[in-house]
Amino acid sequence: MKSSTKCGYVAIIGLPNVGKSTLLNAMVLKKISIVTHKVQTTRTQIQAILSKDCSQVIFIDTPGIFQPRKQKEKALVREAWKSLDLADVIIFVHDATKDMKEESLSLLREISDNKIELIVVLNKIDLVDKEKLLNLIDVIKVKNGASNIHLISALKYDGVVGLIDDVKNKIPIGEWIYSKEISTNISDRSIAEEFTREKIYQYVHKEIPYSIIIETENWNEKSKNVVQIHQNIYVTANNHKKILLGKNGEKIKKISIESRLDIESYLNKKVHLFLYIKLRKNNYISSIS
Ligand SMILES: Nc1nc2c(ncn2[C@@H]2O[C@H](COP(=O)(O)OP(=O)(O)OP(=O)(O)O)[C@@H](O)[C@H]2O)c(=O)[nH]1
Ligand SMILES: [Mg+2]
Repeated sequence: MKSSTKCGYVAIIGLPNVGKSTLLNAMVLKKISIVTHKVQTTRTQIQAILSKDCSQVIFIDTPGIFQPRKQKEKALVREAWKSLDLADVIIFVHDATKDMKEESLSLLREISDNKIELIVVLNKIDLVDKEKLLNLIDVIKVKNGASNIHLISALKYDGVVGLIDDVKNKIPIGEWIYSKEISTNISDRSIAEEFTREKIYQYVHKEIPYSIIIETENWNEKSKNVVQIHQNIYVTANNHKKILLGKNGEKIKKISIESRLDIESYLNKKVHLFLYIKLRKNNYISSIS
């Protein structure tokens, strides 16, 4: 092949809440995938594209893999595994504050069986002492044989540059798939909906956020630098409406302000965001695109 460019898909896989989306955003230096303290934040595959020098790396963020019970959970886990169909490289992320238990080891084993280039990331090292890290590395080497292990703090951007270099070395030679200025395969509308969902996860507790769906009712480009966005937030029960509103509407106000700020910084435009809470008993999760 004559091409001097490189291009490859890199799937980021791991248990829920290990920091996959934080890592994806750190690698492309842009908030594309939402991050919360709750499990099962990411619901679908999200691509973030890093095009630099002669390499194009297409990172795929995925839902966390766990033992699913409900139908909805099965769909999440299936979505994560599907990313391996495309992947040239897999980044397996483990939360270094946690021991390497059977759940992680069997997932790592299953991933290793795919014969795709594998990089193991121990994330959240800002919270862990050296001795624990050395123990984890030992367990991974002895029980799995994986030797390419990176120590990372995605939150503090520690070790991320070295990880990107390693990934660039491992992707194949080939033409770029996306043009240079494209940073994701997800539409602006969906990203804006996701930012609102992130704030709801932060401010509303227990199971309620998981049943909420956000849809854009209207997206009106008022001028080159100003956009007006109307989003519907569908809840499945009347009392969820009240919880989301909060006392004197304070909660939804906070959600709206914080989501708007994120959307503004993503679009690099002034945003007028209007949120409407609506009841829809049979909510379904539509895929984002
Ligand atoms: N201290 C610390 N916290 C981190 C780091 N990376 C992620 N986190 C936190 O871990 C939590 C989960 O992060 P996410 O990026 O949403 O994790 P995820 O693996 O994408 O989670 P799911 O999408 O639910 O599977 C958030 O509260 C992050 O702020 C890190 O390097 N250090
Ligand atoms: Mg995630």
